Amino acid sequence: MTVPWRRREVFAFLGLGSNLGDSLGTLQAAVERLDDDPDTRVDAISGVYQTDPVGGPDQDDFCNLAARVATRRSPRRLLALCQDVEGALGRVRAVRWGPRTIDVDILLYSDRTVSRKDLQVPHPRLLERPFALIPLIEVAPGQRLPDGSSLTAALAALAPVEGVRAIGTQVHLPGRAGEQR
Ligand code: A4P
Ligand code: MG
Repeated sequence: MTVPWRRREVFAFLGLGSNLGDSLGTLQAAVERLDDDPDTRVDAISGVYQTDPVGGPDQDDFCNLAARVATRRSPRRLLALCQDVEGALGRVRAVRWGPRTIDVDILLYSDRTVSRKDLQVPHPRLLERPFALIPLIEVAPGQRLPDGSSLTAALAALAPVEGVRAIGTQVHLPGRAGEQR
């Protein structure tokens, strides 16, 4: 009997952001769609942060959160899943860094480095961005960057941090609304 080969499950960390429409509802829907993938399970999500927009045109504040996923997808296939979720939730790519219904970025994929034209991991702007690092640290305690340095040291290097406000736990793990995260 041949057993179909399945890639080993690894932890990856995603950054989600929205500043158009019903941002909390869209973030919840994104988390659920990620979890619906047979090769991906959303294992933990951070609280929600209201964040000042960084870059791009004059635009509304964002809601940001981070998700820890256990996935059998390769980095490229995980990016494809993130982009499918963005498309399904009505993301239209207009202005770079502009307002968006949903952005789903790969922040970290295990302890791996990926340097492709269409995919860089760790996310190339992670270390400059408290709106990504702060939620990430919530779901990745002790996780190190591929070079062995710590996320908390990266955040400390950005001090003083402004424009990132914890607003609550309005987004839940799929099927677990009302439960302790
Ligand atoms: N790409 C390369 N590496 C990655 C990765 N690790 N994860 C490529 C996801 N995508 C990655 O992204 C453009 C291309 O990046 C993709 O086609 C993919 O091949 P996009 O989502 O189409 O466009 P974008 O998001 O407008 O561009 P970019 O440069 O990825 O923007 P960022 O850096 O994601 O910044 N301010 C606040 N407060 N909160 C935010 O969430 N987000 C942005 C977007 C700007 N300002 C923000 C926020
Ligand atoms: Mg993006």
